[in-house]
Amino acid sequence: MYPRDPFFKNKPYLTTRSLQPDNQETPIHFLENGETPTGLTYRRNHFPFPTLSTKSYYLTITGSVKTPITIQYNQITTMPSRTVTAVVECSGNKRAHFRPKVFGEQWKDGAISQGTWKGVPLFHLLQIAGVQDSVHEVVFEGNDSGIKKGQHVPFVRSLPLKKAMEHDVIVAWEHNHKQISPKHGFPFRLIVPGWYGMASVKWLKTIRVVDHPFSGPFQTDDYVYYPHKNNNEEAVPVTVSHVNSIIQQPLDRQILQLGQHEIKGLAWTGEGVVISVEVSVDDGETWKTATLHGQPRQFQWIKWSYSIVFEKNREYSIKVRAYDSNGHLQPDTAFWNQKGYGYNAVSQIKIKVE
Ligand SMILES: Nc1nc2c(c(=O)[nH]1)N[C@H]1C(S)=C(S)[C@@H](COP(=O)(O)O)O[C@H]1N2
Ligand SMILES: [Mo]
Repeated sequence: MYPRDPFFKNKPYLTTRSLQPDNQETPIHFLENGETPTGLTYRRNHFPFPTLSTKSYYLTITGSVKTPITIQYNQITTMPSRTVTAVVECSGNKRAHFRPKVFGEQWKDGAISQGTWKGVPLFHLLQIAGVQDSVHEVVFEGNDSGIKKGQHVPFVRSLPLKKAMEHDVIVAWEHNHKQISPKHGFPFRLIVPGWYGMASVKWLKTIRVVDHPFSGPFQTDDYVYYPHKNNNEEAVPVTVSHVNSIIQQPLDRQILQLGQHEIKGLAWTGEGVVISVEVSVDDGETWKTATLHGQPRQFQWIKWSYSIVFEKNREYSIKVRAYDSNGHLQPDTAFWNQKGYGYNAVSQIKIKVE
């Protein structure tokens, strides 16, 4: 049989959404708890991968600071470090589920990963440079660039100063205990745990402290919730990841044998922790509490499972919803927005029992 044949290595692959730029999602049904292996970490890029030059090996901190500084790669790796294990989820994750459908990469459930990142807290770098009082935001520019709406632009985004000063926001140089790989931001990458992935700027080139609200195509055009179909009123920036979950097992539309089965998956949230996961096997009529495996930890997903005896010749509509410590739960219907960000409706699958 195939699995026993040592020459036939059965293992999951990334699912390709586009090759140029490289946008590929994780086959999340097959992942275990813990760190997503780097090779299975989803990839989301707006532009071609940047080519590294010696210039990529230093980082500058400029703008409204007392002393602009340049830090070499070798210097940064000797600075006081902090290690965070965090979910990074693309705000477009699950976009394919929106109805009415929206434009953009049609991500299913795998534009998400959990990794361990080591780096220097950003506040430490900002303290060295000396942030001036008038400061509003901190702007992060990547080494990648390309054409966006007819203009050549880099990938660049900002954080409000208050967020930038939080201790878990780091300039990372390690991912999963190794140097960050070239596709995930080598040599330096900002990591903003709890916020959707766009905030975690890869291939960091400059950090610029500014005394005005920053606007750019990835700040005030993309990564904005536009709740109305025909106008841009009531726009809100995309920030914190929503409470969310995935069913890893069984697979959607799987045919199962009667008897005992385990429904299992992962749940996560941006702020606070997941405190409970509920499962319904009757299309949401009644809900039971799933078992959580391990202690809920900030920024990390948690494995959940629910054991059930399925009856013969029946179809089951299975739903799952997670709750977090801030009182958020997954809604029955996701909050629709023009660009399809932040989908987190109740997870659902259908199965059939023979
Ligand atoms: N420089 C740069 N940083 C970036 C991006 C990018 O295109 N360029 N994409 C962002 C988006 S939208 C996401 S979801 C994450 C994806 O990170 P990954 O490819 O390492 O999984 O990186 C963010 N940082
Ligand atoms: Mo993203």
